[in-house]
Amino acid sequence: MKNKALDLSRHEAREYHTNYSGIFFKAKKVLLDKKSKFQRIEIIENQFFGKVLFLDGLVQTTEKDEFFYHEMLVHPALACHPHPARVLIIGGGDGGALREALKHPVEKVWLVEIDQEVIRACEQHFPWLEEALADSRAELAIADGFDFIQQTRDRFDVIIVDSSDPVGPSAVLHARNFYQKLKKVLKPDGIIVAQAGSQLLHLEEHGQKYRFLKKMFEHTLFYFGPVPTYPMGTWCYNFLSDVIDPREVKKLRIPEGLKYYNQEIHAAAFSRPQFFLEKLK
Ligand code: AG3
Repeated sequence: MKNKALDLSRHEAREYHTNYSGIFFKAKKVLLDKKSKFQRIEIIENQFFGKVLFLDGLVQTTEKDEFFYHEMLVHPALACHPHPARVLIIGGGDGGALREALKHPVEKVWLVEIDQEVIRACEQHFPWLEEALADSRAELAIADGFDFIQQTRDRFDVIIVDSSDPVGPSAVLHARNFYQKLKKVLKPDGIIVAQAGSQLLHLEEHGQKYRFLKKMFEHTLFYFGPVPTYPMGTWCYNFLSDVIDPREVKKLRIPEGLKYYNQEIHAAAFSRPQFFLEKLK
């Protein structure tokens, strides 16, 4: 069974990346194992990584390394935008992206998560979620991201898509149709960033996505960062804007106290390795 992480007979939880490889964690404790209307939610405690959250058998977040991912997903866009007042986050029910967004001088951040059970589980196990939701600038909507953007009358300065992988059930959040709808609720000078998947494992998908995105946005960029517990280590993000080229921004507005993202990382993150460039041709 591919979508269950826990293997109690071995006291382990694991994610398969291919039929032949993956990552495993010794489970010191099983903190949660349940099925919601949408997915299987599992949380274990690991001696090194702390709490590890899986959705349908895929690692979403670990206490030890979540900052690599959440800082790289959120800060490049928010540091580039001159006035990021209204921010929309789609997915990201664990609250890591919300917590990072609130470090900027934003007026309001919407968190649109489809699965109430993910919110419930994370409120219990990841203390930063409750804290972030208690911020008066944060607003939680339990809704399908697709429906939300079709119905909202708000327009956003920055949209952050914290979805799951570009293959499987979350593939719809990586498709052309979704980005067309997103663009309609983005202000003309706004920025969309999206987690795009593993640099190596999802290489084919990146090529396909790039071909439609570059027709939709003046600046269609990929950037990269490591996430030690995600498939094959190096992770991809999309940066999309008609106005802002993140490589040209002179004054990045970087909040104090971050652990991964800084000016040097920003400058390096948009450099693409040769095998990746070949895919974008
Ligand atoms: N969003 C990205 C998770 C993708 C991980 N993929 C995988 N393990 N195959 C996670 C939500 C974190 N806020």
